[in-house]
Amino acid sequence: MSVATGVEVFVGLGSNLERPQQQVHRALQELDGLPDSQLLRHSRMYGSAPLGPAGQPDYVNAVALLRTTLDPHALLDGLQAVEGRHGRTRGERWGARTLDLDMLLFGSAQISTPRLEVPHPQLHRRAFVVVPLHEIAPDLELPGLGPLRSYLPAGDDHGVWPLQAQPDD
Ligand code: A4P
Ligand code: MG
Repeated sequence: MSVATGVEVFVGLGSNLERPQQQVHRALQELDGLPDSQLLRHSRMYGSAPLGPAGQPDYVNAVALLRTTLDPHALLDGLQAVEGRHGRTRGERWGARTLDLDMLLFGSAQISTPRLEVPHPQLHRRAFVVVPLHEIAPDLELPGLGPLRSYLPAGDDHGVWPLQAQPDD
């Protein structure tokens, strides 16, 4: 099947260890290399204040749009394989990590299985997801949640800031 017939999927990327911008930059290329999938576009990279345990470094976050003919669980396998190549080990919940890939949306599907919740349950509450997602899909409707733009944080003090493109940081 050609990727052109596939589903549009948004993936959130996050890293706060071992040169995070480079981790995210490389991960974007690897997403484009997933089987039966193509990277359509991605946001800028953003710095963000950590949500979760105190004392961890700031994060680098971005959002990518893929088209894929994989089914959602096969795509999750692919995302976890990319995380694994970045030395990701599963430690403390919400703790520091070299690379986190979250499947934010899979077309308009609503999925709830032991391995997969889509839309990602926290996405609309997290400025580090909403801001980059809005950059690449300003008119997006979130399945079951309504317009993305209604979740944009008010004002500038939301702990998310655009970064200069420097993949060596
Ligand atoms: N899983 C279920 N649904 C999904 C989905 N939609 N996408 C399952 C990806 N995985 C999904 O994930 C645990 C399990 O979730 C997976 O095995 C998969 O089957 P994980 O990545 O191993 O665990 P985690 O990331 O530690 O936990 P969690 O709850 O996914 O954390 P989050 O929500 O990913 O948060 N602060 C800033 N500023 N920026 C960040 O990016 N990220 C986190 C992690 C915390 N604080 C942050 C950031
Ligand atoms: Mg995760």
